Amino acid sequence: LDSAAAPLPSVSMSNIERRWSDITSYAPKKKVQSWFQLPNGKWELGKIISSSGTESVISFPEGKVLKVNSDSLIPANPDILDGVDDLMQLSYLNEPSVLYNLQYRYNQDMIYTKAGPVLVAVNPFKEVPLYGNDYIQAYKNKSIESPHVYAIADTAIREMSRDEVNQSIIISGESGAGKTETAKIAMQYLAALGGGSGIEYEILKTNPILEAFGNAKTLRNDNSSRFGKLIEIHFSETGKISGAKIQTLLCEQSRVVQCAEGERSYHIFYQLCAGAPSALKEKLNLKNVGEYNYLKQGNCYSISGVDDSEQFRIVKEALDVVHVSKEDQESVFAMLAAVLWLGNVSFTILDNENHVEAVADESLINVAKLIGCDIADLNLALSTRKMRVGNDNIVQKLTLSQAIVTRDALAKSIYACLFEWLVDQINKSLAVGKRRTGRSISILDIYGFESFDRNSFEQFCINYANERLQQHFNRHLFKLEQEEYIQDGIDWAKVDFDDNQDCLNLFEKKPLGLLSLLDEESTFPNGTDSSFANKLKQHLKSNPCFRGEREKAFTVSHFAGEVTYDTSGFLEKNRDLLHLDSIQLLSSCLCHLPRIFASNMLNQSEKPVVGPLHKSGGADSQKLSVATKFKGQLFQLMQRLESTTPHFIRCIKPNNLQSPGSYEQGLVLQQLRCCGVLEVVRISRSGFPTRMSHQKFARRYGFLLLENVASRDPLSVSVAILHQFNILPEMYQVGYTKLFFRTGQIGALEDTRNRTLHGILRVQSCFRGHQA
Ligand code: AOV
Ligand code: MG
Repeated sequence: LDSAAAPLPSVSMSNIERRWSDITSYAPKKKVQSWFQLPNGKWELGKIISSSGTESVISFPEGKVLKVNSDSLIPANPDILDGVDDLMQLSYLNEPSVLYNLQYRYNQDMIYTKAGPVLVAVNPFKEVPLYGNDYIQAYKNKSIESPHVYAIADTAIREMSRDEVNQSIIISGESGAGKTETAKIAMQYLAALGGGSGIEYEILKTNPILEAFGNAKTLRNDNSSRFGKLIEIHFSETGKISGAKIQTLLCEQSRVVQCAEGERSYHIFYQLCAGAPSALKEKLNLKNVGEYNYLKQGNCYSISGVDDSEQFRIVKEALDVVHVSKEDQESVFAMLAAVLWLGNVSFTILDNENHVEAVADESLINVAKLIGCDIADLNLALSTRKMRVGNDNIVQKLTLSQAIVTRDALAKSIYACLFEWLVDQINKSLAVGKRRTGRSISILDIYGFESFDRNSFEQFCINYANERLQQHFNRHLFKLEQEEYIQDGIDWAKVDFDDNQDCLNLFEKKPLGLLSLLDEESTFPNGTDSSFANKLKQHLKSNPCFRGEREKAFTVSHFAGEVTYDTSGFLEKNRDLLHLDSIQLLSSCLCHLPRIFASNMLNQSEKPVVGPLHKSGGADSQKLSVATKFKGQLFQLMQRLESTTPHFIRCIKPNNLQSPGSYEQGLVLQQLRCCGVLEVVRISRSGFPTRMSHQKFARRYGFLLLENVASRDPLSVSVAILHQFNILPEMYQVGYTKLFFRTGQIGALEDTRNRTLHGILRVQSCFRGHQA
């Protein structure tokens, strides 16, 4: 902007003052650029030709001219601000301007843009030439300044050693927006700068493993993370990576036993079936993916551009790198095969009360063999249930639907335990030595906010986690703002700030919050999804973030928008009840993994418990409810982040087709709103986002003054400018060193300044014309 001042020196101050009124009349009345929203929702840039009262006439590039309501016009930025690399540089911080700026950059493969302290990353859905060693070196040497994940990672490293404070890189955005890729790019940079010991190689190799076991193809993303992950990378005092620790947020278990049409279960199942060498195939009795019920339901077996068998090789290699022994690897694959075969176990009905037993076919035999138990014991665990009534032990036969639930619960538990066990193994391999003297940088990559046509328990948990994360984001940015105001003596209380505490209270309040009520209903033997929904409606109807819906549904006003949840299946998913019979079965197995799983499950049961039979003293496994466990993990995770300096990256998905080159404004706008980018802008707006030192302000606008101010100090010149242009007192604050403005104020001053300069130039050329 400052370069626009260049022509000025040839004109003397007094000239300008004298001609001020003439000059302004030379300037075209209203040739201001403006955004207008077309009926299809798209914003188009036009020029205001004239405006009278409430109506304006606006012309568009292709020659179209419209008469519109002046209130519907939104000011656009001058052309010189096209594609600025920080949205805060925009004079007008409005939605169409932000959208346009991001698109302008995206079209040139500049997928990264700063929004003040936040990095915005728009998913290119293609390879962009922005990564690799040359770029890493360039960011390290600061020879490139444009926004980048590398720049964020670099700042984190620098601040870690400068301030001796742990850092975090927090990545958010909706499903398919690019969080996991971004996390890997950040890890790449940290590994390159802190490498040397070889541990960085192990850290990078955790990615293919965790993606194989924790990611799946969904309708939104071919490689969607179905778990959350915080990886804490430790550095020694010399700045070298000394180890790492991974903490996970519950993986979606339901996917193991059911998935929607067009989606897949976890990648590893397909990789195993496609890539296992023939000896292993024989040992595990592996069939083609199409033979397994659990994999059949999605009716989708492959992902375009992905070779599952090659991926299997990569995963095995990675397991070697993180020191999972060949024997353990084989046990892992045996557990996967057991889960697949479990899905094929079927039942025959024994009597007219619908009691069942498992069919002793290939599936049952394979499961028993793979986990190392007796076929008869397995059959009993799947078709009966031991209960204690008074002092007697009785055996109850299960009905078909109970048996299926029991079978699926066993499959889900084995998978979930396997996932946790793997993370433990990885952590052991990456463990930081006992002497933890160094500092760390954590990278957070979770599942993004989800809003589908039908939202269930999984979305409920995912969105709750995102709500917590959003609060962290708000709090932090607000705190940053406050600090600068305080330093400059500004009354920061005037900055109103709207956080999402109300929504978090709706979830977390005891005893009348969503989570408490869910757990309570889950412990009632007679609790059902409808009784749960009714209870919510009864107790929460006055909460502004809650709305009861028809039948079993309810709506929550999240920071990112309203989501309606269908409570069908909530209680069962929350109880996630594994019969004690099943746990006992696992603990009696010959193979070591099932025994480890059983003991881990029993350890968890020592904590507060829920389960339908809890109150009546039944013999069921009394595990933590899923929601409570989730909340516990989330709190642990947030606690870790709390003591770090955060760096935020917001990923944006420009289209739903996962394809390059398409930028859908509406979709992007919705995410900018949802994932809080406009929220940052909004927070800034409610504060005083534009800051300029007294000197700079006086220098830049002083010539617009009608009085001669050459001898006055910058502060009094500044105040004179504020008065002359009638800038309202609530629109600015005068600090010790800087002036603070609400959004748009500087934009208006800039317009005047530009018109004036424009006028001066015309006067000059007119004048020269006369002379010639
Ligand atoms: P997500 O982590 O945000 O979704 P991903 O990181 O899995 O999204 O990204 C989805 C896909 O977008 C990737 O598989 C890549 O094909 C592509 N992509 C993302 N970032 C880049 C990039 N910087 N360069 C090239 N391609 C990219 V989810 O895990 O579903 O919320 O739960
Ligand atoms: Mg992901």
